[in-house]
Amino acid sequence: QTLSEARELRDEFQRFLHEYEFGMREIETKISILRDEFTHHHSYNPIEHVKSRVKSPDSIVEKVARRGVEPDFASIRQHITDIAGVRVTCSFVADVYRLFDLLTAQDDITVRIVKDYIATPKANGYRSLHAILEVPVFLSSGPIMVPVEVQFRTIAMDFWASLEHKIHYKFQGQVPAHLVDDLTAAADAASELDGRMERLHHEAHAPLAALPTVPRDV
Ligand code: 0O2
Repeated sequence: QTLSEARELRDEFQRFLHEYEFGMREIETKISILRDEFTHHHSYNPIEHVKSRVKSPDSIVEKVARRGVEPDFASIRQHITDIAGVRVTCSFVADVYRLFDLLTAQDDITVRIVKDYIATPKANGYRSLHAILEVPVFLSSGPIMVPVEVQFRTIAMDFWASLEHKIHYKFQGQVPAHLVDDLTAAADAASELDGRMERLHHEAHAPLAALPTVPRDV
């Protein structure tokens, strides 16, 4: 490979990553508008915090290899859908679904995949609502649709997932059985806490049930 070919590839990879960053920013803006509208006009903020990231080149390469995806831009675009990621941490489970409904009801958003790990938690107890959303990004060359993985979860789910992630990393995936059991029990306790906090919140703020929602199909 010549130096100029290597430079061309580097530039193409940078353009590729920029598309995901732009898509991520579009989603971040939509969420921050919803948050501000709720705060100013409904005196209620359903969002605790929002974190975003574009996957690092190393983890893209690792996932491409692990999934056996052809290492060209078109295949990666098609098969790796979590290059742009936004994590929305909400106060309560009802807010998770409210935010999901309000975001996915927007006309320019296409819902590609939804994985509801709250309704059906993973075996280890992991809970969150995942959605691959496509959002248009308007480049100088025209519009493109960019997939963004949005994870919606409560503070309790986030607390659990971040500890589980650290433990998983520390043991390089080979977590001792007693810790796995403890983590699963902790996930159930976190879910129970979510239920209790939501009931308390409802009792204290009954009128908030009337906050905007989108009619659900299911
Ligand atoms: P990061 O750094 O958060 O991006 P895969 O991505 O191949 O593992 P899939 O089916 O594409 O699997 O995605 P899935 O199951 O919808 O979830 C992937 C992401 O959800 C993970 O991203 C985590 O962020 C989160 N997640 C899923 N399961 C767990 C879990 O058991 N524990 C924790 N802590 N997080 C989980 P990445 O790529 O692993 O990491």
